[in-house]
Amino acid sequence: MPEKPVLHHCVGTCSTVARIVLEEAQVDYELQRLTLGPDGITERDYAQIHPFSRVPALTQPDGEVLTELAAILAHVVLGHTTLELPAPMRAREIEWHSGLFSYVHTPFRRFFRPQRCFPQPAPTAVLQSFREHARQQFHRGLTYFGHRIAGPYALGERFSTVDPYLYVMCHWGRATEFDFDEHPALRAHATRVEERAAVRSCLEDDGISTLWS
Ligand SMILES: N[C@@H](CCC(=O)N[C@@H](CS)C(=O)NCC(=O)O)C(=O)O
Repeated sequence: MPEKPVLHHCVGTCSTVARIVLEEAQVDYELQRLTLGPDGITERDYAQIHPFSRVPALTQPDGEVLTELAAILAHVVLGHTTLELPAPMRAREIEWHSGLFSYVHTPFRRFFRPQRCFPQPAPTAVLQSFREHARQQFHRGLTYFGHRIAGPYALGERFSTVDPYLYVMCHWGRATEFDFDEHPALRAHATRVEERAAVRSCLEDDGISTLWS
């Protein structure tokens, strides 16, 4: 059994969101770095931890494994004086998490690895148009959430678990050539999130550059 919680993590993926929130909450945790290859996570024995071989997962000191980003985040902030939102805002937080996953994260997955959405190798032209469609869906989702930023943070005055999720989606927006100049609210939000010490330290440790450096 681990002495500390262990975050199972791949650089550049949505597990970065969990990492940022663990750092924000000042949790003493260990990191297990995994590698994401073209066909998924390359460490085969990881399927014993996460049945679908996805990150993030959080192994707790009692051996229990928590999967699903939103659940991990809810667990980490539970009872935390600054990160746990007041009850009336929690439904909004869930709304954002579910929406970001469905309308932003999932289209990006199709854009990033379109071939994994087909049971057999698909012709290049099919893959290209599938990918372009996914890119447009991703942009539509990111634009929608950009318009919903209450400011200064996504849900208003308070930083919440939604902010690093939206921020990581903005990183992915670099790969899809999302035009941030046309979306100043998203740019300002990402810049604000990036100023936080916890975010900087995760980026540095993972060797990821800041968004507009
Ligand atoms: N519903 C899961 C999705 C997790 C997920 O898809 N994670 C990606 C990284 S962003 C992953 O592990 N990909 C590995 C793969 O595609 O095989 C959650 O919210 O935690």
